[in-house]
Amino acid sequence: MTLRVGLIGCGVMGADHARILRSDTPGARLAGVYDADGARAGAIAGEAKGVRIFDAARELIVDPEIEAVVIASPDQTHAELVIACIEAGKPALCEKPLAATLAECRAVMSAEVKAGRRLAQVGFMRRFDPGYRAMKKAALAGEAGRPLFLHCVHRNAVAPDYITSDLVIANSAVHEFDIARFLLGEEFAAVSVYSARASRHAEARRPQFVVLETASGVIVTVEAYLDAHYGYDVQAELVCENGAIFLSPNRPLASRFQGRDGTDVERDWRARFADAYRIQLKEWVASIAGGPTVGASAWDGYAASAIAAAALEALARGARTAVDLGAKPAFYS
Ligand code: ISE
Repeated sequence: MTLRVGLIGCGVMGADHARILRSDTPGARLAGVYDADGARAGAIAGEAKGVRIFDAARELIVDPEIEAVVIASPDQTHAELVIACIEAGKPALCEKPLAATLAECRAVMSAEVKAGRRLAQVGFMRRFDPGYRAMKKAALAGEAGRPLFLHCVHRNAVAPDYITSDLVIANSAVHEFDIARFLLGEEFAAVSVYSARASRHAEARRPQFVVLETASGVIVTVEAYLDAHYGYDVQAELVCENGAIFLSPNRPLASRFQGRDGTDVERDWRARFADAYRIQLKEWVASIAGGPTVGASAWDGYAASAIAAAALEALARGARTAVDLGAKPAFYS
């Protein structure tokens, strides 16, 4: 059986998902596309046979030929589209964030609880990265002892002008919030934010340093600097009672050249997390075919957005701020 997947949103991430579906996802094929820009949809549809172009996102979602949907449209459309998929009984893999507001995140959870089955997955792709998975396995093995600190570094080579100081947290550091929850398996209790001075590469944008405290007392630090120029660099170190566990980047090539010894640094997240994106789609397709449920749930999507909202409040207030997710619906336990 080949799963017929529809794609909503044919921008940078949508095009990447289409490429993976075309070349690297046995068991699934791209069957339909929609984009507000018809030319973009046409370009992606033209890359493979039998891909229909839809005139509206909702038409794609309810079409009987489409069995599952990848959503990579602008953030403010996510909640409405994920809810439409849930109501149509179709699994949806939605790029982060799950929704533009916390109220909308809750609406998605309510729709899913009402449907009575997990249909929404948030594209926090790092959960599928072999390096992070190995870190989690090593932490769970217990030899290193209980975690004390998790240090996260998130550097982009260049960020577009529309990325503000707030978006450094809401758009980028949010990945660290999600992966910290994934690695530590617990929720946060409080967050503080410190802004560094602006880099000369982006005077309107401050590099941010976030300190989070988990319910059991683990401290998580997140450096988010999106104008680092030298490349896209994500680092993580989990310091435990008897040892430290480091994230290994997937950089197969090491070289010695002109008196230097080094490895290449990826340009952006699509290159750095290429394996994660591929495995994410593969395991999503397998889960729809009856395999185990994988990835970030709607609750995880809500939690990441709620932590980001608390961090933005901490930034605005200049004070340590409580993180309160409220009660987790039993459905997500
Ligand atoms: C971007 O929007 C993403 O989602 C990437 O995964 C992230 O690493 C990057 O910093 C963001 O700008």
